[in-house]
Amino acid sequence: MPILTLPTTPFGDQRPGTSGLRKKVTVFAQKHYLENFVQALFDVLPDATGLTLVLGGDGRYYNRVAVQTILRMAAAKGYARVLVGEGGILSTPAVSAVIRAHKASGGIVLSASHNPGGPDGDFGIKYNIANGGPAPEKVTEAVYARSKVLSTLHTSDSPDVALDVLGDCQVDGMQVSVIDPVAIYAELMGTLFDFSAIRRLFASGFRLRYDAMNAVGGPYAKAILEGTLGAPTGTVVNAVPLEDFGGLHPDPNPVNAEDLIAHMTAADAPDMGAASDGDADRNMVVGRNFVVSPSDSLAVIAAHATLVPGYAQGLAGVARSMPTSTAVDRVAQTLGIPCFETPTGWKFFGNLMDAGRVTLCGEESYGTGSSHVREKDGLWAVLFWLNLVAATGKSVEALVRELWTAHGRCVYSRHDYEAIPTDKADALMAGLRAQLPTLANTTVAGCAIALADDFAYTDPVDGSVSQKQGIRVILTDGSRVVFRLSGTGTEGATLRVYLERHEPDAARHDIEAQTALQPLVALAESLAHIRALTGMAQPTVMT
Ligand code: G16
Repeated sequence: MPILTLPTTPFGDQRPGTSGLRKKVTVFAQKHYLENFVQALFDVLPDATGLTLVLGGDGRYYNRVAVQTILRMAAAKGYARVLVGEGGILSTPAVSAVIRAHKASGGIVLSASHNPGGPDGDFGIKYNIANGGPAPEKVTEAVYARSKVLSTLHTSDSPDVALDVLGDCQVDGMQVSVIDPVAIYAELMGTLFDFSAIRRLFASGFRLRYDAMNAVGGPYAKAILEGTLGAPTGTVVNAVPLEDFGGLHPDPNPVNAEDLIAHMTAADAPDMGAASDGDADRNMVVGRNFVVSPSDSLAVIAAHATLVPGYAQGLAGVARSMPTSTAVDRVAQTLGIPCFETPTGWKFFGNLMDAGRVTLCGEESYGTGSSHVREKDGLWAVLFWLNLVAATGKSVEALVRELWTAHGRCVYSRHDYEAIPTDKADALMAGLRAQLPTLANTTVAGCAIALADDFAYTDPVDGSVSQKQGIRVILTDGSRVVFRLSGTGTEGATLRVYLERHEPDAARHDIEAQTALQPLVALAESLAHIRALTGMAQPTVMT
């Protein structure tokens, strides 16, 4: 088939956010919208002769259409080979694993992560580089710049590839290999964890409920937990990926995974609960009647990492995004290893992992991972917890309480104000920025402020600088309020207010988080005037 060159006109709104380009399906379905972004990407990437690309997505609505479109454009770009998951499916961590295993030049992930799916939902696309991780800002900014001046598309008019048949075929001289989406990832997990110990744990009657939220994590969790590790059939629920996630919001937090929380608070609750998101890179871990915060999860994993075979040699260092609680910093200090504070976005961990400076990373947004791939990894985190429970004989709750006893509890919450008109959100942030020079050494709403700044990050590996990564207000006792605008929403702006207070007193470790954080909520309101500026009396989501 001939390669076609088609005229196009630029869209002005194709700037990737925290994690790729995310828009409503209706936006992506416009003529040439997806094609323009892919062409801008391919124009920025070097010559593809002899190179391999990995392609797959979380199976949401529009995934199959996008896969076929991208295969034709990849052929026109001149790739030698594309590895695509069966049915167009690959979880985000699996894309990362496949890129690394096959030494591919990169991969395209089709996902809007935890955002709802379906014809009226969201779709997304992001590029991962040869290390398996999200492209750094210099690449995403170059793609955006190119998208603004694009005038031609290159594609092929070859027919659709049979995505449901494993094996090889050709698209205009490019080899397309439809691969098992689970195999490479599952094999990697087997090299990291003590599968025998986890098998014995399940054999002893330990009960897990894993809610895959009708998303792409289902096939992976079924294969590994029920298939390899012998967990009873039915351990993984909502295990079939659906194009609209069954109408659910595939975001593993106590608000959106309310069914899991209901099971974990029932009289006959399983020993452990877990959930993963749309593309299976996020995770939530729950004990019996006990929700584990993502920041605490990272800290527990770091504290006990050497009990897990893949990490028995110890950790080079750890990293967390700036708004994530400082629980892991305290563990790192005890372990005598470095702890890095990066901006929000998994892409900022890549250089640190490539340089061998960190082994574990995590974020408050329900993301945990390690240098086994270059994405956060939901099922990996659950397997880590299972391995820790098997190795220590302790419950999920006991492991967290041990952390609190050793280091104090970092009481934590995130308040989201969603779908704010963009101009109002910008005004709110500008108002905060204007106050920054005069806040240090003052007392506001009864809180003594030690430092107030706009977080900037200099990558210690390549020296690149990222400015304006969130406003931090740090109190003299170490408590913090952080303000950021989300980079993953698709409707207006989402203001995130992150609240953290350290509670050293074990007698007060059971305090309800929202109660403990009230003084910080009052401080946030005094500084940002959220109610007045947005008209919203309450956050839309509190996690
Ligand atoms: C993405 C990024 C994460 C980030 C999260 C929230 O996760 O990969 O690094 O923490 O978004 O970002 P924001 O606060 O800007 O909305 P995911 O799971 O959506 O790909």
